[in-house]
Amino acid sequence: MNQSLFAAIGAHLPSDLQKPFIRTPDGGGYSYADMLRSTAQFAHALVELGVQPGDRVAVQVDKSPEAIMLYLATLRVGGVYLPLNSGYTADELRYFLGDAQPTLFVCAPAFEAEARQLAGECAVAQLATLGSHGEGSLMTRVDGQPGNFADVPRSADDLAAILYTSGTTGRSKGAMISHGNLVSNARALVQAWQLSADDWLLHALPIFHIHGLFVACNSLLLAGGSMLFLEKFDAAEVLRLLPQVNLLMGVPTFYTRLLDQPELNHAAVAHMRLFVSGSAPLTAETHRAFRERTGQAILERYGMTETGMNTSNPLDGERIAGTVGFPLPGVELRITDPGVAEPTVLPQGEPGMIEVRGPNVFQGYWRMPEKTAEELRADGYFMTGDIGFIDERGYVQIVGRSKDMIISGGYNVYPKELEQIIDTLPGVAESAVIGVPHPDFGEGVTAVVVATPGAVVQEAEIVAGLDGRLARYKQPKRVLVVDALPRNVMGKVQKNQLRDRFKDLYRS
Ligand code: MLC
Ligand code: AMP
Repeated sequence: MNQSLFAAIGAHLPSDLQKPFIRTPDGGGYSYADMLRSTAQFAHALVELGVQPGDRVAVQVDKSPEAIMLYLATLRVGGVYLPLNSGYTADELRYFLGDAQPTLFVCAPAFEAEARQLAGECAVAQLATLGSHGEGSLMTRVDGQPGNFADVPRSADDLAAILYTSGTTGRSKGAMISHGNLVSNARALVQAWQLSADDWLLHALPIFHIHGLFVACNSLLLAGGSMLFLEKFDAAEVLRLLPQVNLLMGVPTFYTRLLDQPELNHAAVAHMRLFVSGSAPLTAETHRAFRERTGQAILERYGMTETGMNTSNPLDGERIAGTVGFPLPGVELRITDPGVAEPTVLPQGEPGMIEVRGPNVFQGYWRMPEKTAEELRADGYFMTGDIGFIDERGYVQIVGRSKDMIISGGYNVYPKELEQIIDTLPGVAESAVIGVPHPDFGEGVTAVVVATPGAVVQEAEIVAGLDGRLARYKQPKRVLVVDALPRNVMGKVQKNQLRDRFKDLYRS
């Protein structure tokens, strides 16, 4: 039996295939029938380009419905989809292409010359382009292909995707996600949020992370629902289009920006069935403010690349601000003592490491068995790196992170990656990169720098030194020069002290 995600989608198609799958604000888009035909055509093109079952297809393109067709077609040919943030620089891409060894790299048309060079360096056999309006060499090859395709059968354990997540130390790791992971998680969300063919989702997230790609698209597809597809989030545009939909999924920055819109009120959202937030903590303050202004309680859920979605506040029942709700169907969750090597479960109410187990948990890190063994226990539990507890009503609350990671507007930023570059800049003795409260992005990436004796370091020089080397969203919003970094007796930099010292930096 074919256990691929696409087979599951095929088993849940809406009865009317002319029903919209994706619609764009200009009236374009794909019905379910169009989606079936188009993904078949893309699949033929991929086969022509030499993509074999198990091969990686790396994709760095702007958001478009065609990019979703490419994702689904990759699944149909048995390939492994590898989405890449469209903000990544050539330096960042070189590592991903070299590590994942894709057969095909699909990039934006404007990036073709640079991508060709990179593909050559990384021994990527094929390059194709796909633009945000469906233009490019891939589409030229897709056009005219047959509208039927015999899908390559996959087992539940076969890989469907690899998504890179940076590490607290060292290199980025490719999280290997199977068809079984995707199908089980999408099913759990359909059940938990009662998604149906009547649902219309306003899709304003990027599609190179699990939130926009898997949580949004896979679950809507398994429900036979429809999506209104925006190129990117824009609060005024979202409010304007809201009457056409009944669901919104976003990161907390979506909700703080919507709250800044004077037009947001009860009447503007009265028809909405559900607002979902995730990828970063939604403050209880934002949750309450949104409820006061609109009468709607945002449903907060918690997940990560390696596990898909783990917990969700209830659809029916109290959605409690500052909590991420209960484990989803099929997901087991426990809290263990982070200071003890053997899993030691803590009493309810005590904070510790959040561990999860279930069909949602990934298959390990691509070609990094030792890293996999560090985070995936022998009994199948994955150590999330998030610190939390289960309250007396069973709601999970996240109180912190054991991993040195910043979440800015829903994107993860790993301080080590910045510190390693900053420390090589002229006049810098050492640096510490921290996240401090930011009104728009939740946490603002902030670099604290110490100059070498006799040197004078300016904020602008550090900013210029990072330019072009890291994606823009990772760049520090501020660089602060200090005399020395606080250290403990072991010599370890005390980032907590720095976070405390600069906690009001972005408060007006
Ligand atoms: C953009 N910028 C950011 C940023 N996004 N800076 C810090 N953090 C961010 N998240 C920078 C740009 O580089 C640019 O800087 C300036 O801000 C404006 O750029 P923009 O393109 O206009 O950005 P904007 O549209 O305002 O984007 C903000 C945003 C976007 C919040 C809408 O970041 C976004 O869509 N975030 C969602 C991320 C997401 O999908 N995460 C899910 C991960 S999956 P400059 O200097 O160039 O001017 C996951 C698991 C789970 O975590 O549980 O879901
Ligand atoms: P990623 O590696 O991009 O998948 O990010 C996953 C991380 O995002 C998790 O380990 C959490 O730290 C964080 N995260 C996701 N959802 C939430 C949430 N609702 N509240 C707090 N943190 C969250």
